[in-house]
Amino acid sequence: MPESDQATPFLVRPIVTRRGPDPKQDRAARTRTLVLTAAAELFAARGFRQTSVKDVADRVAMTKGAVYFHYPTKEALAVAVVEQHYARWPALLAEVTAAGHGPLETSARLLAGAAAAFRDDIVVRAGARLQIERPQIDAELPTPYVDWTRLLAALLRRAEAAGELRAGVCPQAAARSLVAALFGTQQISDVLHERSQIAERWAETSELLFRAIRA
Ligand code: LUB
Repeated sequence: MPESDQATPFLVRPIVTRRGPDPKQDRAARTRTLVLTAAAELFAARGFRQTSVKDVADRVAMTKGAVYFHYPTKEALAVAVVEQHYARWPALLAEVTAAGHGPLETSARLLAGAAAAFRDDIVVRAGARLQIERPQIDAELPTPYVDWTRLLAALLRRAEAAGELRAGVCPQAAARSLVAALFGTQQISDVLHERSQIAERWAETSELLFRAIRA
């Protein structure tokens, strides 16, 4: 499978709601990052409804007007946070792929890295909550889960071609099962202990699932 297929998922779509000019100066880019991180912290902690643009502005000691310059609405902030959530995964894939393991081990390590990101990365945490709250957000958010399924199916087809997959295991079905398992694990872990135990919980589930699909 050409590498480009792996890169296809998680395309970071242009933020359709942004009216402000593309930040050319570093300062503008740094300000956007600052605002986005503050928004992620608030969205992750309180959710979309309970977060106002004023709360975000106060958190970074800016005026609402200054925030609106970069993100014209609260919905635009939510879209940007979710886009950045998905933008995390190609970087993680590149890092894991560089280790040179086979496709099945690469899949396992990629998912373990994603599980840790759900614990440690505030943008990943916020994106997960915003996707749950999609019905409350009047904006076009990326369709959840499909890019992960596409990426894992591509990796598992490579594993099948390399003889790493148990006979009879369907790469697409296995990819859907892995995505469902990680989604559920991070959701349950978030509710029960704010994801503090997610690495251990995911290792448990991953061990069972990969034992089931490994040749
Ligand atoms: C992942 C979330 C939370 C799926 O792919 C997604 O959209 C996901 C947010 O919607 O978990 C499991 C990797």
